[in-house]
Amino acid sequence: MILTPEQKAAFWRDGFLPYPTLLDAGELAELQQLTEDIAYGRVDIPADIKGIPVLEKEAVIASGDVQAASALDELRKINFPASIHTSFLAVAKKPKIVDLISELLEEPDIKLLGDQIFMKPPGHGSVKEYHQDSASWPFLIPQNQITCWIALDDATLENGCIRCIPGSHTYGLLQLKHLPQLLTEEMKEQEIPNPIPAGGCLLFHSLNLHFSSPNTSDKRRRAWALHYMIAKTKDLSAADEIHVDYISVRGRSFAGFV
Ligand SMILES: O=C(O)CCC(=O)C(=O)O
Repeated sequence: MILTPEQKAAFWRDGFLPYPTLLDAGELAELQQLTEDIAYGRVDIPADIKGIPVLEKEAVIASGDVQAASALDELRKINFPASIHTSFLAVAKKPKIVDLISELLEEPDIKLLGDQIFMKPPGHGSVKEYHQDSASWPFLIPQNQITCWIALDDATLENGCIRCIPGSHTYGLLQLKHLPQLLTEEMKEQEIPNPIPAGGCLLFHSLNLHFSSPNTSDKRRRAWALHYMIAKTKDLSAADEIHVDYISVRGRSFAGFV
C-alpha cells in the first residue's frame, strides 16, 4: 500500500488529497519538453480526436486581443495527451499512479477515461470556473471517478493552483445553473487552495467542486489532468456525447462495461 489509512480517510472525507511526490525528475523534464514540442509543432499530432480539437488556444489569443510571447503561451489546453503520444501513455500507466487510484477505489481493474493538459500561460491563462468533473460524464455509472492532476510546473496561489470545496463530493451531481446559488461567499470561505510542486499531484473525486483562478503571475502553470475509473463502470452515453476510447491501465476488462 502506498497510501496510509489517514491519507485514504482524508480523501474520502474531503474529496481530494495532495500527493506531492509522483513523477521522477526525468519524467517531469520529458513531459515538460513534450508540451513545448507539441506547441511548436515538432511532433505529429492529429488536429482532432472524434471532432474534439487536440489544441485549444486561450480565448484572448484566438480573438487577437492578446499577442503571446511564444506558441507555448498561446495554448489553453492540449487534449488527450495519452492518446497522442506514447510517453504520455507510459506515464498514464505508471504503477505508482495506478496504485493510488486502485487503492482509493479499492478495485484492481482500472481504466483511463480521458485526459488533458491545462496550460495556464503566464499573464493571460484563464479561469476554470467551479465545476464537478462528473458533469462532463453524466453517462458513467457509478459516478465515482478520480482525477490525478499532475503539476508540470509549480502550481501556486498566484498562478492558479486548484481550489476545492471540502466534502462537496457528497452532494451528488449538480447542474451548472444551480452552482451560483450554492457557491455563496460563506461556502467559498471553506475553499482549500492546493499548491502542488512540479512533479506532484492532487487527487480529487469527480464529484468534488473545484476551481482554478486566472494566471496573472509571470510563472507558467501547466498541469495534466488524468481521469480514471474502475473497469466495472457502465457507459450509457448517447450518440451526441463524445469521448475518446477508454484505455485499460491495469487488470481486466468486462463485457458490457467500459
Ligand atoms: O488545471 C486547471 O486549471 C483546471 C483543471 C480542472 O478543473 C480539472 O482537471 O477538472
